[in-house]
Amino acid sequence: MTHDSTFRIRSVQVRAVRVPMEHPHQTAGGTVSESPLVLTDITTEDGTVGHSVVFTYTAAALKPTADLIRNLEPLIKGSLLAPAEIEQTLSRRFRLLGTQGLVGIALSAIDMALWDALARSHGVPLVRLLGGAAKPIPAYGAVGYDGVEGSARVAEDWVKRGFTGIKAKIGYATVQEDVAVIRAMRNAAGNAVAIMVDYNQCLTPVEAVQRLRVLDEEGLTWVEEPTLAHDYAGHAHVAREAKTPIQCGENWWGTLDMQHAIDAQASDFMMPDVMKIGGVTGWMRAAALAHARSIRLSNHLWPEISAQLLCLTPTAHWLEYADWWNPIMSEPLEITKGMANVGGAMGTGVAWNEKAVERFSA
Ligand code: SMN
Ligand code: MG
Repeated sequence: MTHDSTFRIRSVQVRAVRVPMEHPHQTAGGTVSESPLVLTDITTEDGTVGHSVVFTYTAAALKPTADLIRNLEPLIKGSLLAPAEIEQTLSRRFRLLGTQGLVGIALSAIDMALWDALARSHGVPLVRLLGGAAKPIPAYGAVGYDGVEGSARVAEDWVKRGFTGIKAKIGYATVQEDVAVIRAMRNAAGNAVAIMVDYNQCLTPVEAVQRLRVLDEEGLTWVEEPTLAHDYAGHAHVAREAKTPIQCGENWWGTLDMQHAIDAQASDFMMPDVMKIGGVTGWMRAAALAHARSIRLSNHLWPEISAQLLCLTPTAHWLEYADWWNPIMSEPLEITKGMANVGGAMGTGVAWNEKAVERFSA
């Protein structure tokens, strides 16, 4: 039996879960109080199963996203397990509708599950399948829009866990309140820890320039999404005026959005979201764009698969770590002394804790 005949897609199974969060994660752009997730399992003729998870942000999008992924099964059933080829086929298929929004999420769910299946079928981690080597990636912990005491407490917790970076959501009523949170975190974490802040798109470019004039004295590693994610000119204006590096990218749909941001010089650093950028295939293209322009690249959520992709990224910067989805993961990403280690992972490192999936089934 030839390799190709066994490595054909037999089925796509899709499940929706709602994973509760111990502490709602507030941002200036809204609060995440649970994780509505769609889990995709793609099985090949030889029985290999590839997994992926996508995050719909709101339960309102959960069933539509799950249904959309299910509707893709007839388009790929019987195809060769060839994620890069399938991505081109499906992108063409959805050219008229567009591959942003829920369509983009569904296509990435398929892409990530296919790459997981391909790596698992070869008995290797994704990073090895793509010719890379597992290496430690520095990780930062996420701090919510928790005010001075709350942010300092969470920052201290991350440092006690060995993290060397922390990122706080800010965008309080005044820049003075932003600074108070930053200084409370600095006092809690010490001077050796990198501090990033995230405005979650809540400022106008003019407001952002004004606030950056104050924040520029705080020694921040980056200021993230100060204005609307797709306002490339607005971000470029802020980046020109600020001394602190500007970070952006989690909301860009596909590498064309990223190219537009590069053309506009919208930010100093970039952080694609593996779901919105187009899965593994999209990430590899984004990593090539960043390499060509020497732009430091970080991830957004999805720690397991992102840690492997950052090992393959020439300009890799920081890994954003959030443990929100750990309850449904059978082998959540391990962080040791503040470093993400993918050694020993199989495929993308995504596999289910089936009891938890059952428990949180939507
Ligand atoms: C963020 C995005 C989505 C949900 C919560 C928090 C934030 C980040 O922008 O960078 O993690
Ligand atoms: Mg962000």
